[in-house]
Amino acid sequence: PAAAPRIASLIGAPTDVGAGARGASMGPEALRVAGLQPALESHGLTVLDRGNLSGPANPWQPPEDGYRHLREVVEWNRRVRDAVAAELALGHLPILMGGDHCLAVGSISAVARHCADTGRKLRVLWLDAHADFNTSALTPSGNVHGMPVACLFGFGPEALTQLANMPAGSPALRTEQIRQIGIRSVDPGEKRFVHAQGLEVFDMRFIDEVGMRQTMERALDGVDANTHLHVSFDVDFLDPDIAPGVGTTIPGGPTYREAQLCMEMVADCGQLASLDIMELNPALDVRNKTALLAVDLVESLFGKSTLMRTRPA
Ligand code: HAR
Ligand code: MN
Ligand code: MN
Ligand code: MN
Repeated sequence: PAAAPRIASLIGAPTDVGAGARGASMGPEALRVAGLQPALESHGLTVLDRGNLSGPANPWQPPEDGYRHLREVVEWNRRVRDAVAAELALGHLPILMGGDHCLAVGSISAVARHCADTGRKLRVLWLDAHADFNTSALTPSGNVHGMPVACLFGFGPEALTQLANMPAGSPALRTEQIRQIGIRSVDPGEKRFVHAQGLEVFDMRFIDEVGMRQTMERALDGVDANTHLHVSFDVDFLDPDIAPGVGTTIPGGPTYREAQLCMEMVADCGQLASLDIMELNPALDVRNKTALLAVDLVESLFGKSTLMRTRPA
């Protein structure tokens, strides 16, 4: 089995060009201040902090043709894609520190292309309050952080849908490669499109009814030794009571323990090979507590657990 890489590379993408509130641009530094690097090192990883990418400023303009800041969003995503691709080529585990969630187009495009080139299966876990499946026609806001999954499926401006440069112009992602977890805010048109595309969504009602354990068993079903597992962690996945430092809080998210179990079960599967930590907004946080929580959860994602244990039957 291809063991998960033990060298992780931190990539900061300090921008909020795709968001509806300013401040996610400060996310990378808040994660550093919260001790992300030493936390990962304490679990046996070698960590390279590659510093921050640079890119265009946020012009803070209204939508044009259904998109806000498309030119800037594309430029940032190109740089993210190239930085993530470079780490994957070195056999490292890229950790993208956002930045708003529009940047997952670049990150996952690099991962999808890498999997196509190396013959690995791809599974994406999208941890989020939102489905992020809008298009320019469906979006209520024009904010591209509400559109990355649709772009990865091939629905969006060509400059974003073709970032992976897949063979035969195929989209970066297909329905069977992604599972969404924690979803509780989907716009009306977006809801119909999610259904039409057959996305597998473990929404909050599902988690309420069957519990996080069975949710994660189902979300990870089929992951094997040849699977590249990518986690795209939008911090607004978490309940706002424990994670206020995000631009779009939605009540009724996973509790501290549910979120820990989610991360621990990803760690147990042993296949995590790339990660996005997105949408952290220090301008809305309280004494950096959301960043500290994100670091705590990422430790669990990399194998921190209370005791050595075998799984319960
Ligand atoms: N669905 C809304 C929109 O498209 C809000 C999207 C908010 N997205 C994020 N990322 N915060 O998940 O405008
Ligand atoms: Mn620790
Ligand atoms: Mn998101
Ligand atoms: Mn979200």
